[in-house]
Amino acid sequence: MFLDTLADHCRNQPDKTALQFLDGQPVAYGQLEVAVNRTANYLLSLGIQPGDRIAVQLPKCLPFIYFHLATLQIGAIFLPLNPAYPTAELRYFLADSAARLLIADAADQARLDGLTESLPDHQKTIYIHKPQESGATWLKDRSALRDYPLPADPDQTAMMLYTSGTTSRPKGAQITHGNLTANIVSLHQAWGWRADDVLLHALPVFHVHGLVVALHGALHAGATAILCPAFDAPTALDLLRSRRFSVFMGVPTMHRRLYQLAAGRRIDLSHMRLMTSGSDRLPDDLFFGYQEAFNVTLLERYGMTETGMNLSNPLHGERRVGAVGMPLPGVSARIVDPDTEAPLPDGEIGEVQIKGAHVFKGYWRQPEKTADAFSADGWLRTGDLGLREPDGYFTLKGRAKDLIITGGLNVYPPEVELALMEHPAVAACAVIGCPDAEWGELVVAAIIRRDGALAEAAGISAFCRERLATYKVPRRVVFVKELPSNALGKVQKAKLREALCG
Ligand code: MLC
Repeated sequence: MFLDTLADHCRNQPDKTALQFLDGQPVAYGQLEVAVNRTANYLLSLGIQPGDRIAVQLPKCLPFIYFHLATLQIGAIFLPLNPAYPTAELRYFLADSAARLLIADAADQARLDGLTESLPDHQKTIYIHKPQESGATWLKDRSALRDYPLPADPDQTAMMLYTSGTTSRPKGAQITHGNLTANIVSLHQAWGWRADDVLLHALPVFHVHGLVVALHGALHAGATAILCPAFDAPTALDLLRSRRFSVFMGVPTMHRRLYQLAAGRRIDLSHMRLMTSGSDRLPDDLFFGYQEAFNVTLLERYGMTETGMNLSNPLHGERRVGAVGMPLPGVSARIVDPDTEAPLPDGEIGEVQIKGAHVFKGYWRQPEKTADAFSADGWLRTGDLGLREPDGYFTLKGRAKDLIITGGLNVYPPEVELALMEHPAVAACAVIGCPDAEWGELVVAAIIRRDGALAEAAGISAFCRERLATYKVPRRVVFVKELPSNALGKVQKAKLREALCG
């Protein structure tokens, strides 16, 4: 399993750098083992049992990584939370997951103390002072030994990642140790990870992309990850030019910003062994622009929270523009008729469905939603539309749901609409995604004001900010007299997009 491989690296190459934050000290594999064991012993000393949920809302920092790996080691369940979640969203995640422990930034203490008081399952909040400076006290005085076995049951849940839905509140996708291992093993095979790889890690660590694909990827290989606390395009480009790095992973918004920095110059990055793009469709002009500006062909791949990675363009061979490649080793993918779920012939558009040891075990305490997520014969319904070319490449052709993807982050319109409806001036509303060159899509809200209400866009945005993470807040608010709807009164989003996304 992933943890066993990591333990082997710690034993076999204790002096090699595993992690290093920009401007931070290197953490060698041997030091990583000590820090993670101490963190695990600390969690055990608090009475944490296998299966307990440990929620972590921290910026990208070493304590985050130590708590992540330690939680996995003791068989508890790691629940990473975006630091951008405001109190209302955070309360929901903590309550729904019945988290026992919350690990948070001491800077947020005033806000969080009040929140956790009302949560029956919450036992303790551990506040980390200046987490990015890593003055972690528990690391100083605890035993560095690990005297418990690593989880051995592949079906045991390792992490829970919340995903929203078009019809429900966010659901906790349970990712098992077996899922994590299956995915990382197949990515290693497909992408040829090597121990001498150096990853420039600029993604957030609270999603599958930054945490599993990138961070676990490097650690599983016994490679080195250099971590940026946040993505800053000029810094990233300078580093990528330095030839020190061999692997970089990003979302299209990051690649767009890097490409724009080149501003028509040619900057050779061909020393990079692997530069991947995912979490949203890579626009064709960016694919070609990258080749032109950086002498790099981006490798586009396709994944989702419930599975990790599913499909990938090949490391060697054609990386096809507009395509997400072929199933990774151990993964099966098919295209089916969205209504009958009968498999479709090559070239026909239908729903993409996935099978494999990497597919999650289900949503936390939501058996009906879990059942809905799978076909009768056990394939995961992705909700994405696509086709398979006769030579095996898959291409995505849209989403069956009204999901918006902005900067590589998923936004489900109903969540935003529910927040808007709480505003006293909003009589009706509909939220859509409008295409945008930098962000992929921008969240746009069409609102019918109540008679006589005077609310302005700025006030609506401020209202949303108190309830929703910033990336879900509409970037544009348009007041309309009516919303296009069908005979059943359902808003026709396609028509609205036509009208508003000029
Ligand atoms: C930040 N903002 C966003 C946003 N990110 N708004 C919409 N969508 C986003 N994704 C907000 C900020 O809060 C800020 O609001 C304003 O936009 C401008 O911020 P910025 O400084 O320009 O943004 P930045 O912090 O640089 O972030 C942009 C980004 C980031 C692209 C670096 O969004 C990012 O790291 N995206 C990666 C997401 C990711 O890891 N996805 C993987 C999901 S896993 P204001 O109002 O405060 O100014 C998955 C599976 C798979 O999907 O296949 O990988």
